[in-house]
Amino acid sequence: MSYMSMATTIPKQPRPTHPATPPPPDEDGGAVIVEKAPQKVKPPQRYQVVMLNDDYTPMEFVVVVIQEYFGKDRETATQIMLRIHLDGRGICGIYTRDVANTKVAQVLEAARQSGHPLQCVCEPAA
Ligand code: TYC
Repeated sequence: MSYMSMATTIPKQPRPTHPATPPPPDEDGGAVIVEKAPQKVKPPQRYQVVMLNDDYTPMEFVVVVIQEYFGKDRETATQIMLRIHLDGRGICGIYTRDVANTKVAQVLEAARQSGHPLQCVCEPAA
């Protein structure tokens, strides 16, 4: 289990007015005690962007899209494209929900502008 730190400051007692007066040995001089409390937040659900095969979108277009929007080098993008071509679908990347949805929108818009029927979807990752 992970923990989050909480600090509790012990109130200072009234002190003698002279600033150079050292604290008596039985006082803590305002020490901070760090306590451990159970961490309540869990990491956010991640989402995978899955690209779908079709019979019309050119392979080269898919490779460029994967490079451009998913930050893959050409070789990796080509492998992912071929996986989609052979299996019908393939994961292009895994992100937080907002980022994944943005990637989907960007890919669909790029496909639309180029007149290709390329589809991709966002789904919760395991
Ligand atoms: N099947 C397409 C072709 O033969 C290539 C392709 C690959 C299309 C991946 C979409 O997500 C895709 N031209």
